[in-house]
Amino acid sequence: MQKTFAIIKPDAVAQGHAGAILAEIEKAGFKVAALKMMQLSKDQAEGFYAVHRERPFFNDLVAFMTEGPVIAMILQKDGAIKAWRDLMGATNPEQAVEGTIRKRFATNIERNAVHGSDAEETAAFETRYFFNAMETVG
Ligand code: 3AN
Repeated sequence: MQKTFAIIKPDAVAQGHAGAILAEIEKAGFKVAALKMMQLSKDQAEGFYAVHRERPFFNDLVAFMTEGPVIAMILQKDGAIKAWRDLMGATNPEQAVEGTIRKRFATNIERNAVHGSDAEETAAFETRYFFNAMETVG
């Protein structure tokens, strides 16, 4: 089964939406292979979003991702990478399809409730960035 990396972002955790998002994840048939709550440092968030370093929203994004705790997860399912991105919905919640997590819980294009890897290579990088072997099951 394929694995992908997911984050419940600070906006969703602070608003008490983590449980509802986990329920959607389980209802959609994902197995949670790792999960932890953590407070990202500035350096950790900058490293995670290094590919976006030149984007105009980079500093705001790092500030947002460090404003409160996040929940990092490894999700497992056939075709997990695409399935999780489909369940998340579009980056901009105004364009997200009804029933997606971002449609329900995102505030705007930046404060958009969840993260998901966009390809196998990024899933591998992001998983290793957040979890070691002893923190992972399955
Ligand atoms: P996604 O999370 O849907 O893969 P990316 O990888 O393009 O989207 O962007 C990473 C994160 O950067 C987004 N989740 C969002 O929080 C933020 N972001 C993306 N585009 C913008 C934008 N135009 N303005 C503000 N923040 C943005």
